[in-house]
Amino acid sequence: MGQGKSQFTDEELQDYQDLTYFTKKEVLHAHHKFKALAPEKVGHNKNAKLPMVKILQYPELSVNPFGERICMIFSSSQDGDCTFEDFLDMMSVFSETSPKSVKAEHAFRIFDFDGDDMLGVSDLMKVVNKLTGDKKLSESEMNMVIQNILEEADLDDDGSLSFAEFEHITDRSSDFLRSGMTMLISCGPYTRRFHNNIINDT
Ligand SMILES: [Ca+2]
Ligand SMILES: [Ca+2]
Repeated sequence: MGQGKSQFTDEELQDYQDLTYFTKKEVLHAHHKFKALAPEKVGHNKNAKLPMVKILQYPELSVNPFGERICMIFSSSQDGDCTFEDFLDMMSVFSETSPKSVKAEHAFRIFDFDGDDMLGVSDLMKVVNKLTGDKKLSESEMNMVIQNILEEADLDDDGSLSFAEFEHITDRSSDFLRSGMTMLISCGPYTRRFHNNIINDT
């Protein structure tokens, strides 16, 4: 594999393979994408830390309304700047091969804007706002959406979603969380579909 030019030893690739949901080949592919964001830096240092603005130029992230949140959650320096290892972790978690529970765990952290380990009303409003994008909901539409989410998911009626409640509902066919999860990986058509769904629901 990767004869000649690889910046990695086989041992390093083995480690990355063990630590992610990727094969060695996929690790190299992820590195290729990372390098494309800043060839001069990464060519020099394969695990260079790139500023968040650079990471956000990665095509899938640039169109993702949660792009910044994703960078913040995966940044080992917690400022959104990402090393290759942070980036690899991000790619791996949202890859097809990662378990659903791992995706849910990260989605929960991304949606938990204030970091209190609960999805409260203000977190949910921020998530809905990101999902609906430019088509801002009116106050009453927003209240209705939040109320619907809580009715469906808030099993203990404390007005916010714990991880268990969140995970429980991602197992089912909720438009809201399914859209949110999908949004973390891709973007575009889901925004509109989500908007239509919640408007039709109300
Ligand atoms: Ca929270
Ligand atoms: Ca609850």
